[in-house]
Amino acid sequence: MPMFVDTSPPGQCIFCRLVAGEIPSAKVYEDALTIAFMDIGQVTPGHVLVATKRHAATLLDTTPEEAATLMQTARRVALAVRTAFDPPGLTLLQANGALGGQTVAHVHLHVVPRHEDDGITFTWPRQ
Ligand code: D5M
Repeated sequence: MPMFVDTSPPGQCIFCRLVAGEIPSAKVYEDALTIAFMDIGQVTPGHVLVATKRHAATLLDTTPEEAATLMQTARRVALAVRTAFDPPGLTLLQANGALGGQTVAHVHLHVVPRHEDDGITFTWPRQ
């Protein structure tokens, strides 16, 4: 079974600490409700995470305004990624709960540039 890596209380999780500037990040965008930063794992070059600033564990814990802003920010990031990396494809991924594939329990959305033969396989349904 998939395991949460970080289920710290609100304000103490990895992304809350990142939002607060307590741990370093390569931030690429922020507004009042959301923040975008480079994923530490870089599944492909240009892999960005978009997260809420407020601690919300999953999409189901967001306000409608936060949920809408997450997608608006993802679109902004995708446009910037297109300018910087010119990927022929782009995968957006958003996991909720350990069984949904989420490892950091602070809502976020992955923006992953895709290229021919990049070796990434997202299986659906889960294998
Ligand atoms: O994705 C959680 C993602 O969070 C995973 O791709 C690594 C990333 N991560 C974890 N810690 C950091 C820091 N400190 N900076 C940037 N990125 C980070 P999930 O969908 O929950 O599996």
